[in-house]
Amino acid sequence: MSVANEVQAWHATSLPAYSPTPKRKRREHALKNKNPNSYQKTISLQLYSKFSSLSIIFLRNSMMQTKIEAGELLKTINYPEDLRKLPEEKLLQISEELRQYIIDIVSVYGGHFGASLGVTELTVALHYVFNTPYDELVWDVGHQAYGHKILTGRREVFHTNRLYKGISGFPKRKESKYDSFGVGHSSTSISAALGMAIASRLKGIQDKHHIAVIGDGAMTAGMAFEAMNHAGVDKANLLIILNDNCMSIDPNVGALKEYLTDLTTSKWYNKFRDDLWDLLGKMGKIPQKIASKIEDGLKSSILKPGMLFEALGLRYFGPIDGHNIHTLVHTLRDLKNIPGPKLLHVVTVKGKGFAPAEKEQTKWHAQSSPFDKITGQSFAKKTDKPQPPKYQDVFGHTLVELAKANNKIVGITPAMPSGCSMNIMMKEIPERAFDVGICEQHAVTLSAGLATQGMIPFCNIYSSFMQRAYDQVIHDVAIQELPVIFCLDRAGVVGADGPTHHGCYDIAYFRCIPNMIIASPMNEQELRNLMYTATLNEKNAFVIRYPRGEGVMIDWKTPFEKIQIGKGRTIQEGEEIAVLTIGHIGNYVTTIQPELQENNIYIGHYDMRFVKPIDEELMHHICQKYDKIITIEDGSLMGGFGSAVLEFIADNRYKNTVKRLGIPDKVIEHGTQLELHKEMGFAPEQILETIKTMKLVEIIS
Ligand SMILES: Cc1ncc(C[n+]2csc(CCOP(=O)(O)OP(=O)(O)O)c2C)c(N)n1
Repeated sequence: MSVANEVQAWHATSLPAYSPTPKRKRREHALKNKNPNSYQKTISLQLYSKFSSLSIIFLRNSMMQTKIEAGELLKTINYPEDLRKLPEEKLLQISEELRQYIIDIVSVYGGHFGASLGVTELTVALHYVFNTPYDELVWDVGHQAYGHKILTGRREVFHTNRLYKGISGFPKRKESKYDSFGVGHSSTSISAALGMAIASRLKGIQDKHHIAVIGDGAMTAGMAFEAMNHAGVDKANLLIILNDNCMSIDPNVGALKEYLTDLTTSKWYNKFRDDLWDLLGKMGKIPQKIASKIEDGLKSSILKPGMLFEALGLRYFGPIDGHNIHTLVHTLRDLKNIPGPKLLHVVTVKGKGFAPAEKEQTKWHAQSSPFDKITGQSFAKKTDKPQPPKYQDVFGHTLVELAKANNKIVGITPAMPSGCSMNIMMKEIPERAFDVGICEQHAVTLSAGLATQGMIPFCNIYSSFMQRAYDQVIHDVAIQELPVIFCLDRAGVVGADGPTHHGCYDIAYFRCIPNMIIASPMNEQELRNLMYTATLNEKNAFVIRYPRGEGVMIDWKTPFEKIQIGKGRTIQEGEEIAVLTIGHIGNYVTTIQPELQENNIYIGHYDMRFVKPIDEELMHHICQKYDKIITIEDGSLMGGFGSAVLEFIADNRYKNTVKRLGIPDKVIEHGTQLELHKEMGFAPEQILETIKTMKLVEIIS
């Protein structure tokens, strides 16, 4: 059967059976299925990671031949106004069709997955009960907003989700008036919705609702608590919906998670409440009202659910079943009439309705390659040929190697154990590896504290999430000259996640801070050696930035060698033009060398390895030998590596002509890494063109 026919066949099949987890067992189910050490290999969608990605793109292209149709009822819903015209009985069907449509599209085009499936009923209920977009609905992180996008005018373009020039994978203000706040990073929703609520009050608007939907993972961040601390005294009209599925990307961690689990697994209380409710429901509304009062009394006198939130000045409601559309609709309607700040605790299952995703929730947080929408089996072709590893895995394995040899080494990750491969150390040396929740600021200062005691902390934070902890790096690490090692994963453009996640700015924002070493490896061996070198350094913060995706070496487990700090590497001496690169992007230059030589162009190529301190000796050599210099970086041009080169040239009164290639001063949207590099003018062909043009200018002049 051809791929297109196979796709047609899948699309003809009906909704996969929901796993019948009984209400009371749902939370235990979620808890049972979490595996803090699960080490999964997903297939990267990087174009320049050669084989695997090309096969995914080929496969996806053939699958795209078939148009994916939404269900009969969902097809009639273009905007929430259409939804609100339906009788409540139809909401279950809409939820099922919405869930199926998300499964159908993501199984071909990839994207975030489990989180949207988990909030399908909640999404329908919110748009049904509230008057969006007049009422402001703010999704936290936004990876769970696929249902929201489909119901708010983007059903027909949803298949372009996360693709180059397609719609964004996250809510985005420019994209739709229903996306009241742009997101991507977590834990901003309560502050943003509170700001909207205060603005309404100041403008004298009384009939507007402001709703923040935040997950239990995002709730672990300090910022969420800063916002609740304010909301509790401000008394603005704010509804916080806590979507509690026990999961972050990996299983959620920390005392707050334990507290929420206690709230939702008070079995005897929940059973008592449900039985009483059902019994009284049969007798009519008045007995149920009495039951509510009894329940309130019970809550406050014995269990004190939500005490934490109540203490912060928020009225706490719940926990309620987030997959019961009618419970959701009725509860939200009731809450509409309760003014002031309040929190509704909704319990959901991440991946709901797609059995493999319910079972392996971390793996199904997101999918980049097409998969069978019934079994979940990946369609990505496996190759027998050995492939270079992902940089994140080189980090993870190397850290364990170093930590086994040196018991002062500790690992810290803010909620990204499988994303950055810290889960390898969490499995092998659990007592020295910490997932601290979505708390980048805490991760940095915790590392600083560890360093004061002679420990050697490897604090791994994605480049874009590190933006959260800027002051901590300056105040708690750099000024105090503490030797914290920062490994910045996902440095450079990251691809489909887009502007909120691109790691564009780290070189620029760290370069101006004293006492910082900033390095970037061009390959796996350099990453290992930089990590090793960093453990020998006792004074400065040591930043090692590397990109998303695979490196270039098959045999990468080479013996450790100390690299002299501030020393670059000459890949090739040349005659005419010097190309200076920092990090993995240098491999683009290596790939075009044969073509350059065929054209009798002999460039010098230098892998500078350190942005700070820059290799001054090598820089003097380059500036004296070559008239023309090209710098290439997968980072912002403004204040970046090329700027460092220009500063050196100016400070030393050289007169070289410099062309800088890198990320320009504008927001870079989503697409594959290669598409974006092309757009910005530093994909291999364009580097080739730039060099040829420079050469031509030399000949003419
Ligand atoms: C500041 C920041 N750090 C890390 C992330 C990466 N991240 C994306 S989703 C997610 C988990 C969110 O968990 P939760 O809020 O419970 O939502 P769920 O996926 O479980 O629905 C994390 C850690 C992020 N988006 N922002």
